[in-house]
Amino acid sequence: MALVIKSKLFQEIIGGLQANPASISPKFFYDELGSTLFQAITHLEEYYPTRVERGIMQSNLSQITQAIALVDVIVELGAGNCEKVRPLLDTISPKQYQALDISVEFLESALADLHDDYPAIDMQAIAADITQELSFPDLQDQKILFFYPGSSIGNFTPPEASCLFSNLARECHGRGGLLIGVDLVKDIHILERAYNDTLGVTAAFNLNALRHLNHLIGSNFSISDWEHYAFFNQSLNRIEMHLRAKSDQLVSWPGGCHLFRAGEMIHTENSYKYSKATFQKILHEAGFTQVTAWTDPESNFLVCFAGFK
Ligand code: AVI
Repeated sequence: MALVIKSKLFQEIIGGLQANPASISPKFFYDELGSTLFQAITHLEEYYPTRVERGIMQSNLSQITQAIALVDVIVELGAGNCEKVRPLLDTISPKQYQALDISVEFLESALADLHDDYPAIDMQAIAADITQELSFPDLQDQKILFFYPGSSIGNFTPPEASCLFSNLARECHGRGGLLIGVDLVKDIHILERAYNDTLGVTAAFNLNALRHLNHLIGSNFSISDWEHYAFFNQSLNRIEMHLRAKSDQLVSWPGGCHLFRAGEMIHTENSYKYSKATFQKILHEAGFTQVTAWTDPESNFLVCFAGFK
């Protein structure tokens, strides 16, 4: 099973490992353990985004649901544990909820729990890589609310984010819209603390990508010989996460190998932070004609509804 992997994915992984600088797409964080570690991150005191977004949703729920109005289907992108959608299911009561995530085993068990609490709503767990073009032909006649919480949009580059928004705006066919959460630029210490927690959960989350790759491509990364490194790149407004080799590492996989020198890094994630104005502009440029935004008192995080006039 370990080596049964579509060759396109295999090539993508090997291509990243052999590139200069080397990289691993953040989508490879999310096997079952990775998804669980990410859930643990969201409980950390240092990792404010989940908590602050929840607060914004709670404090502004009636205005948010008023802006969304009635929709037939909620499609959540990167649904994870399916917990964030609950307030929307309570207030909007859609006929259908589609949860998309790359880690489908984790998703299926989360969705089963959710369905127990909302038996009247038709629910589907869909394995999807949202870095690829999305298409919803079955929902063409439905009014869709795309829900993309958690600032996962920060893991796309700004041009990729624009591309995803244009894709979603097209799939809306002039109705419904997108409810999205995004992390805002702020004091560098707050940002760097959020990605360097004292318990080392983020480090484990980052290192788990190597464990996942060993499983996917049959590589032999020795996890204890790598370390977590995260910092805020101020010129690009992004947290960067890397894995740094503690000593020379010859890593092999069926059909190839690569020597990583001591100190060499594999870039695993970017987490872009936006200003309110820039983010709203990107949504407008993607084809949404009406954007409403809510933030917390410290302006740490932004929730936007992008719809149509
Ligand atoms: C999923 N995503 C929004 C998280 C982030 O903050 O970029 C992933 C993460 N990486 C480290 N901590 C959390």
